[in-house]
Amino acid sequence: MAARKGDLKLLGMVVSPFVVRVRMALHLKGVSYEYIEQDLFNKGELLLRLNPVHKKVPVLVHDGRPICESLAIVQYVDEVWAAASSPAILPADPHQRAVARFWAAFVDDKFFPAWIGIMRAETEEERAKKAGEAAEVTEQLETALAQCSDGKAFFSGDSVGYLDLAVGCNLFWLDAMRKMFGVVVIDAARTPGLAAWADRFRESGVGKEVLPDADIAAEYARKIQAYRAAAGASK
Ligand SMILES: N[C@@H](CCC(=O)N[C@@H](CS)C(=O)NCC(=O)O)C(=O)O
Repeated sequence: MAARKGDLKLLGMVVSPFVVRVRMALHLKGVSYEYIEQDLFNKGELLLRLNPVHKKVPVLVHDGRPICESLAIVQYVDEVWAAASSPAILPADPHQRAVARFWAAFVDDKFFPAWIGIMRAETEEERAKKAGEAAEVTEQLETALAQCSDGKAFFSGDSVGYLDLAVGCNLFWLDAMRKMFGVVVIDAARTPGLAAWADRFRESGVGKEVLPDADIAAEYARKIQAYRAAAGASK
């Protein structure tokens, strides 16, 4: 394990892809931390105090100082634990860093809402429409992979890095949706490069050791569906 450099806590929620992203970054750096699970249905004082703007997880707390927003946290982790002995998460080259940040923002602004749309659809017709929209976004990620990987195994080259974490933290939810609805978001016929990348990512160290099981996500999704149904019924 790398030196802890002070007190480190992570406020999270087990099936949040954004939290998984941060856990993967800390795992890559070999940094130990205290994990504090949050109940997002009943937010506690700690979360509200540490992330008063968005009131969301993840929040990383380093020596009492909070850092919010998963992509900002990953960059922070990369900078604080930058020893030569631990792998760099962001590319060293400024242009490659900018491109990686561009696509990471695309993942959160377009890819995440696209697959969440499939999950939240209330009818099969709506789900099919959302799956079509997600397919278009996924094709753009196939382009990103070609642009960033330069023919290597990962977005970041020969090993997992920033953009791999940005996309890869969503994979267990995509697997859950395949099991629940039979919807395949990263389709090997349409996006062969991305599908092969996803297989490699699942087999990587962070994929095996940090990515949650799809069944945990499916169970959580059913809980949300029941919660919404109950809220709808009581109106
Ligand atoms: N842009 C944020 C998104 C974080 C986020 O949406 N977290 C969700 C869990 S997946 C959350 O805390 N939701 C609580 C809420 O919306 O009230 C990030 O990258 O950290």
